[in-house]
Amino acid sequence: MKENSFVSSDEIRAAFSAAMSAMYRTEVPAYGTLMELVGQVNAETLAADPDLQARLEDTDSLDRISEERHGAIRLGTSAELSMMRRVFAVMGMHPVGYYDLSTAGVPVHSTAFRPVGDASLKKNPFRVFTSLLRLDLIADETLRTEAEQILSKRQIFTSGAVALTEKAEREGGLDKADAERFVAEALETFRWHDKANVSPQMYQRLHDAHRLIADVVSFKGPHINHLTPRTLDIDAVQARMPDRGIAPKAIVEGPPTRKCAILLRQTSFKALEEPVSFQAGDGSWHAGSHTARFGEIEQRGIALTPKGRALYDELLNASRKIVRPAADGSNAAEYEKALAEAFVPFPDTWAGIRAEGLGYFAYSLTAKGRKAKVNAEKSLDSLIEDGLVQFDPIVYEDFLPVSAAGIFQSNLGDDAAQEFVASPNQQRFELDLGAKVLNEFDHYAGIEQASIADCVQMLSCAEA
Ligand code: OOG
Ligand code: NI
Repeated sequence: MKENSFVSSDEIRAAFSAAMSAMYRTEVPAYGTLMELVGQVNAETLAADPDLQARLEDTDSLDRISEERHGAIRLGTSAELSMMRRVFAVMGMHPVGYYDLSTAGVPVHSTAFRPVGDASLKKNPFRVFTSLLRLDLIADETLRTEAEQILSKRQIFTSGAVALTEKAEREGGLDKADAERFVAEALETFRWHDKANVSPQMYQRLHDAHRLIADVVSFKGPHINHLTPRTLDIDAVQARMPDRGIAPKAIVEGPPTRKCAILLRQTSFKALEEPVSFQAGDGSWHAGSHTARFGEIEQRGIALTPKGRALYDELLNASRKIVRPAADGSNAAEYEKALAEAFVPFPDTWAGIRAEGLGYFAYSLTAKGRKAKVNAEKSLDSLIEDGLVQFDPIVYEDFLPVSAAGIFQSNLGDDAAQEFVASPNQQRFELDLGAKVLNEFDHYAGIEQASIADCVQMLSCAEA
């Protein structure tokens, strides 16, 4: 039967992620250096902490611990966004969350294409933070129209990628040979082009309007602008980047260092200036440069409930009122101190986080629970008290708009800060995408609820 010969979307994603990693390491050698450092720090962290090693052996694949978790691209048109959604769907990556970055001075809004189920995330967690340029936020109408015209002429997908995406949609999957071709064709969209699409003058005008606009409009395609492996000790990698000759951004974004990790901490090395040539109206080529590509690292903690997230936002804002991190790193130590102090009210035990309803947990039966006979009326709290049910944090698999803005800013150059009127427009984004994005809170709540239902069902079966 035909279906039996289909390669799973998880396998296609894993192959794509590996191909992307290999391509980016060749394109951006400093990224390879970062990967080596991450591998070394992860190995040292595991060697120093046998408990962590044992826990990760149970839940993760240790041999793949230092592989990429995410990357990012910036698209120019709604047609590009909706086709991107279809390409990613072939790899089992679906749009989760809506991020408005206009408030932070970046004229884009975004989603993350990612695997959604636990099994898919375990097979390969690779996701792509995908932004759509918002020309509607650009004041200069002439420039806006010109940018639209330039974008309307480019085709960022190969005809092979489009044909194979259509085939996968029509037939419900791809066989091995098609899947291999699909990965190679899809990869082309993310490749760097050192020959720009625009003249030196146009590049300058786009750049003056906003560096991000120049990055999106001036090129043939949405080059992958960073990849991000997972680190087990983000503070150590941040501290050791300079030893390897790479310049870290000023501060680690997100929550402070804690015993019980929450949400997402991330940092990057600053984007490199790369040679690019621009073609003038008379056909002659002119040497120039462009700054866009970098490397990032991430460390994830528990997914927070809306209540937990509100507390996180409040404490982060409070700390930034005391010290606003400067792009040059001159007040990084003061910022770290203010951040740690601001977060004291956030409980730092799993039981404390659970008791206050701040985080999402997966519940399961203990060894004692698996043998118990239990009255179905018992509350979850008393089942936990009786040692029948245990709880583990659910890992946050999404992104944070303030952190994302910090990553954007540090890599667009320190003079890039600009003010826009806050104008989230999820409806417009979903119209352009051609689909609704999954609400991350509903998703985590669903995982938690399902784990509770499983416990209840197993406890009541034990009675029969
Ligand atoms: C995306 C920045 C956001 C993250 O990890 O928060 C991001 C970009 O620079 O295009 O990747
Ligand atoms: Ni990132």
